[in-house]
Amino acid sequence: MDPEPKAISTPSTGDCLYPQANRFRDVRDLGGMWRLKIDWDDQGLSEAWHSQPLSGEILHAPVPAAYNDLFADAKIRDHVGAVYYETELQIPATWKSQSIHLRFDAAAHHATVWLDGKELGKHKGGFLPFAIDLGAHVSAGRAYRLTVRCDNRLDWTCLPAGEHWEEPHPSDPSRTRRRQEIHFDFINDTGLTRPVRLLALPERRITSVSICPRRKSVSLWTVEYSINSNSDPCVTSVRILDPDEKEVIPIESGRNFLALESPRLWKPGDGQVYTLEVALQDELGSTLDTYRQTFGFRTVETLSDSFLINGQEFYFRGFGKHEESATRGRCLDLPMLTKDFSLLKWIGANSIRTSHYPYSEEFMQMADRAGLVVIDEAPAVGFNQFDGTPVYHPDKANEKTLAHHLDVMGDLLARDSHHPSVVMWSVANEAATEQEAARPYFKSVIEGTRQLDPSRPITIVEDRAPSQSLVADMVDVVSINRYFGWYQYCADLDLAEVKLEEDMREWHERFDKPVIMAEYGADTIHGFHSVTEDLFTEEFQIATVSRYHAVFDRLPHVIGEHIWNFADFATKPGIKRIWGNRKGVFTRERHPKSVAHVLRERWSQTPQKIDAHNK
Ligand code: GCB
Repeated sequence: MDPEPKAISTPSTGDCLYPQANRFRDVRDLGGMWRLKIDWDDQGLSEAWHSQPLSGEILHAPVPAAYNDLFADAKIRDHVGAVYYETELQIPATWKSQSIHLRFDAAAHHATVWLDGKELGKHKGGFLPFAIDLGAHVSAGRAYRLTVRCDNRLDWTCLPAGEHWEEPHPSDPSRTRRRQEIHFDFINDTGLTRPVRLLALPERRITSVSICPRRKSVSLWTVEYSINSNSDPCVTSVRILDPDEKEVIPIESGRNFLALESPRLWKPGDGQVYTLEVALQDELGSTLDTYRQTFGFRTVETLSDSFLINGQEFYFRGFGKHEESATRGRCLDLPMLTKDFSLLKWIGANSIRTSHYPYSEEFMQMADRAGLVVIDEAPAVGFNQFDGTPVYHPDKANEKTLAHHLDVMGDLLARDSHHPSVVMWSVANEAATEQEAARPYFKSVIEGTRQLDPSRPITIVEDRAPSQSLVADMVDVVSINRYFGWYQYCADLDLAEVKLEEDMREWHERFDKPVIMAEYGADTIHGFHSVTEDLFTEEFQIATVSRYHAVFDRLPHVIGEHIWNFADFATKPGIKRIWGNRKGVFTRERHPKSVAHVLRERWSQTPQKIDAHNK
């Protein structure tokens, strides 16, 4: 009898550490061209496509990438349903005494994994990693057929939320077609969007490492850590390496903690990254496994009108982003990641929000090293209904949604808590926070998140009016999205500026918390110019952001400006979208619009309110 498939592990259940190769661990990247079959008629499961090699209409698609925009075929791009990926999995002959795992950094949005037709597990959610212990399913030196089904159908229990249904085909009612409504402004990119890796791990191994650095006095810090292993009794030893990889000798050490004098602080723009090197030993003192987890020393606090990093007032300058570009879509794209970090530096941005989902682990590692401050957002987007119909309702966002939201927060925090770049968690973007049931829903999410990580502030990004929000009093920082001058008071920047100032004052008066402008901007077509600041021109984009900046500079409780968006990006079609959302400061190809130079000039100077405060 075949053993039962082992449960998939996620970061919060352990054994999902970021892959590392060392003396005890090995990694084989399964990136490359995989076979892809679109399940047009939703027959893959009933016909058990996984039970034999995929046949029929086979495409070839790169992994990692979203598949949607790879082919000259709108039907593929807009397909609602499942696709099947297939590749050969060769287990190295040298991996004989190792425990073999398969790790997916992300698979959007529902994944089922089979090996030679045997189901290994399922995972829900498109932006966080999961791993499968291949256990007795594989032997070193053998090859297997790996099949992965990715389904992009979203419902109200998913993050992000959506709705899908079947309807008669308009041109042939004897046929049905599948439709999907997504309540968010980006395309529903799908597939194996981040790396898939085969891991060889020692049988007795480290399964998770969490680290909590705490400042005890001006120069004294403790590093509390907790290490889990699958090996009992577990004996671990740790070493700390400084950013130059030199061992630091603690002034004191105890069970699960070390004390350090004057470590180099992680600061915005100066990403000093330390490493906790963990070794697991057996009863006789022989090393069984090692793992290196990075972390940093910095503090974060909020006051009623400011955000402090290392006790210094910090003003957020930067963007809401998307992790996407043409052709490959929303996925890990190392060249584009490198370019984006270079442009963020060029323009003088000190921070970003991972709108509207957790970004790749490589992005987070780059942010740590670059000293880029990150607001880390859950994929909870689409929990709004602009016509006021109830969102938190047994048929919509219900207790299943809440349970999934809590799981996702757990997995996100387990994956990202060690990153010093993460200074705040965002639990959702633009939810219907005026609805009564939003309060208990977000109370659970916010309190659950706070319990897991009391060290970081929490926000929710709001688009409602200050008088409407039933949630803002529960978070530490008020984050708001405003499009005055664009969707509201369109083209009337005089009125927009007055209304904006009133609105931003009211948020502070009501909630007595710092306010960050998490989105503002105007759609702008690169190359459109006018002397009269007309809509869609580069001049109008400059005029819009300049009016907002005048307001921010007048209000001491405004702690930051994140322009929407870093770059133009693809969206579902709509009359408000000219081949996607054009609010980018850069085009989708990353060419600067004129506003980029204006921002670069503004962001090269320390804001006066910060200068005065930090002196
Ligand atoms: C928003 C959303 C963002 C949209 C943006 C827009 O408020 O948070 O996802 O892309 O507005 O441009 O409409």
